[in-house]
Amino acid sequence: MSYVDEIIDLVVKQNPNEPEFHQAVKEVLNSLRVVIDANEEQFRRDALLERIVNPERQIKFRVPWVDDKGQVHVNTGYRVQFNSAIGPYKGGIRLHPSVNLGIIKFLGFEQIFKNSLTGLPIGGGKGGSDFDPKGKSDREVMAFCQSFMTELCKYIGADTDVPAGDIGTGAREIGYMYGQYKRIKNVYEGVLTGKGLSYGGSLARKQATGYGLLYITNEMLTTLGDTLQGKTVSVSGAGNVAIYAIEKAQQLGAKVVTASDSNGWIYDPEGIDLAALKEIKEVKRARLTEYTSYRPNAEYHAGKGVWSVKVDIALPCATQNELNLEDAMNLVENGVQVVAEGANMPSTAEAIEYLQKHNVRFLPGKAANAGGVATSALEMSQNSERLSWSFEEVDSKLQGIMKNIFHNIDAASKKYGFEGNYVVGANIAGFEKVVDAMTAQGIV
Ligand code: NDP
Ligand code: 2IT
Repeated sequence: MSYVDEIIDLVVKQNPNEPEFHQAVKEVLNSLRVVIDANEEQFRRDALLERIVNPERQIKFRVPWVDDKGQVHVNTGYRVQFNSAIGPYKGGIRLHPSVNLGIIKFLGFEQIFKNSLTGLPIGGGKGGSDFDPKGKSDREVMAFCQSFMTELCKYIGADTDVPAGDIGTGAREIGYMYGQYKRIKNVYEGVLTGKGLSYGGSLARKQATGYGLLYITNEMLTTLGDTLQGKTVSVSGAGNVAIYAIEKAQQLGAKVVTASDSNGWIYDPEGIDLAALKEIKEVKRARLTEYTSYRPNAEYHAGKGVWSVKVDIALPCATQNELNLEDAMNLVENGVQVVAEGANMPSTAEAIEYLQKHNVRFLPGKAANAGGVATSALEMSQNSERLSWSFEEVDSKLQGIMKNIFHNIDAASKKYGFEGNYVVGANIAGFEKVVDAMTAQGIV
């Protein structure tokens, strides 16, 4: 049996009931076969794959908090410190009722290779809790965040592990967590990114994931002699990534016709009204059902359906496994040319295979959504030198990083004979640097 197949079997056996983690490991290892087979003897001797699929440390803790009626609730908190070969652990905190250890491990595993692709010195980690911030008062969210950080602060630090936002964790949650960290540790340091601008946050971090998604898509299209100008685009989600993907797509001359949340989706044939969307989601924290009161010509549909719309470019920006084989078939039938992932692992393995077989240009999340964590690393740099850079400076660095990522994954796909397969390209390019650092640092 090949080394890759042995490790996949081992991961499934040792981590039962963690299907998302299995899915992420399979995608990465299957696309690394060509590199692993060529180095099999050395990698086996060093147990390289056994080490890379095992987190360096995983922390699970109780998070008790009191609601507005005096009732105590207990959630579970997680931080998976996956790999620190190339820098301090770095990755977001997800607050969503679906969170469990397997989901945090899949996200942390992906983060290792994503962070490597940015070219910046950040290792891979992820955290979260099954707490649902939706429908909670600000005080309840603060109570949760303070309790969560009271335990998490024992394990993180500006040079150890630097969490950030993800689903359900935005500027409000980061602020409460930062305040509690500072209070307990009595240090003012860049321990979290995505901070507010008045206390060490970076300009352009809020926009970075969505903007970066469009920068890399644009770079790919330019390289292929095409442009975003005049393209029709579907976006799923209506959160941080989706909103700023829509904003940059519009700025680059495309028309975005959809957005969604976990209850339903909107179709606006004239193009999404971004000011309305921001007001609904960022100011009111309300549901997308409200959109048609701003735009009477738009349609609201309950349930799932964004991928049934005819578009040139599809940008999944909500959550994992939201674009399945049937969705991929619909998109291809409707002539989609590009699918670029703003979310983490939004496409199932079967969907990716189908899209690639039908010559759809597919940019995987670990490359396409790396602009967020890359800008987090820029926030860390600014905190270290106790300076803040202008929006233009951060944005121009972000553009450079996304262009580099595209050319690196493109070159890796060509070097190993998989031209145009950016899944293989991204996994190989991300893996090579991590392996080099792990090998240099000995058996740790
Ligand atoms: P937000 O919480 O800001 O928004 C998430 C959006 O996705 C919401 O519209 C939400 O709808 C929808 N959504 C979440 N879970 C589900 C679900 N189970 N089914 C259907 N819809 C769902 O999160 P972000 O925009 O920050 O994150 C979106 C994706 O991007 C995630 O995969 C995240 O890991 C990834 N990502 C985020 C980065 C960042 O910098 N924030 C960086 C790189 C990747 P509702 O409000 O109804 O829950
Ligand atoms: O998935 C991701 O890359 C993020 N949620 C952002 C992580 C970060 O540290 O900015």
